[in-house]
Amino acid sequence: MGRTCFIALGANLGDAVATVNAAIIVLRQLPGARFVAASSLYRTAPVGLRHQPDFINAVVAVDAVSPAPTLLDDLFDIEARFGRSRSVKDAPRTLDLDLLLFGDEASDDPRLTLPHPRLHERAFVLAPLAEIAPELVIPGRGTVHELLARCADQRIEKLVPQTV
Ligand code: PH2
Ligand code: MG
Ligand code: MG
Repeated sequence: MGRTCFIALGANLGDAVATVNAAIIVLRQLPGARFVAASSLYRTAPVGLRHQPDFINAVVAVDAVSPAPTLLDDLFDIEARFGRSRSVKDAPRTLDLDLLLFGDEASDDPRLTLPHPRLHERAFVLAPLAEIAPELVIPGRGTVHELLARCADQRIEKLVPQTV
């Protein structure tokens, strides 16, 4: 068995719901990882740069056999396939894939900080994460559901899956 990893998905350009759903299908087939679970999709108010469209966010859990840098490269490749271009920090994006946690690995490498440095304060990450791992402990921060309770001021809405 590999290490349990959590990946955050975010999109706010184009058909963001379709993009996030398609990206989840791609993540289910990641080489070097076994799919574990996917959260629902959420419509969320932008955090950081305010004047941009709402985001669609979700979280996926996988069991990774590849090391973290390999998984990160795979995520960058998928972002590029979905037309991601990198302009200014926090700019609108067709698809953002962030590695939140890679087992219990800690890293302060600027290319890959683990755990993700802002995950504990973001409802758009914590709400989908709470759906698939509510009792998960973010080292030094607390459990996902405790942290989410502190983000009640952030606007998020769970989307009901469309059947047509
Ligand atoms: N991603 C950001 C900055 N702000 N806000 C929301 N609601 N959702 C995101 O995915 C998001 C954000 C940087 O990656
Ligand atoms: Mg991000
Ligand atoms: Mg990113």
